[in-house]
Amino acid sequence: MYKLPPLPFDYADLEPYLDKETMEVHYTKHHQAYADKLNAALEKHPELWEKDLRELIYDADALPEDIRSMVVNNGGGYLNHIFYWQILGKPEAGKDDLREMEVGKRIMQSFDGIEEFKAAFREKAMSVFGSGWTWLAVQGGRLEIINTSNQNLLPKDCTPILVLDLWEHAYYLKFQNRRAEFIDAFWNVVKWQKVNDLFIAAK
Ligand code: MN3
Repeated sequence: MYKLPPLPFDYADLEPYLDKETMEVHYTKHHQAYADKLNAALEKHPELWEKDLRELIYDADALPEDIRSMVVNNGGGYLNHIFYWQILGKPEAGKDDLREMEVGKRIMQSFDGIEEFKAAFREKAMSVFGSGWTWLAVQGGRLEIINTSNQNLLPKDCTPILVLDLWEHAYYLKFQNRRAEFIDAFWNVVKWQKVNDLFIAAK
């Protein structure tokens, strides 16, 4: 059975940037629903419980056809949200000086500056059509900003270090159609220390 790991912060901790109500619904309803539907699908083929979920999704063609899309969509949603929660934290964390961190130094090299990076990330996130995610990932030793659709995982050769959920359920209660404002608010609650740890581990 796939269960949700505890959220690493309280629902209200990301206020005023990401609101309590959205966080609560996002975790207890949306994320939970991915876990529930994933479990329901795997129950039909119990031999799959012992397999690594990520590998099952990457090798989706080998999944039984009756549950293939359920496992890809809900397993992806289950994993992507677990990753997302761990890079979010109280607004104090967003104030950490990125320039002092290894990941910040690499961002400045790769994108000509922190603000230039944020602008590039914003432009990429604004270009997600429908539902999806925008990631910062290490791919072939380089930092790349990458979009994925729906609940697809990043390509296998990418190691994620940061992500933003761009499904409307992630921001609509507070921001409605104002996705750009949501993207700008996000930077205030990024736990850069965690992103830096992930970057160092990925190198
Ligand atoms: Mn979501």
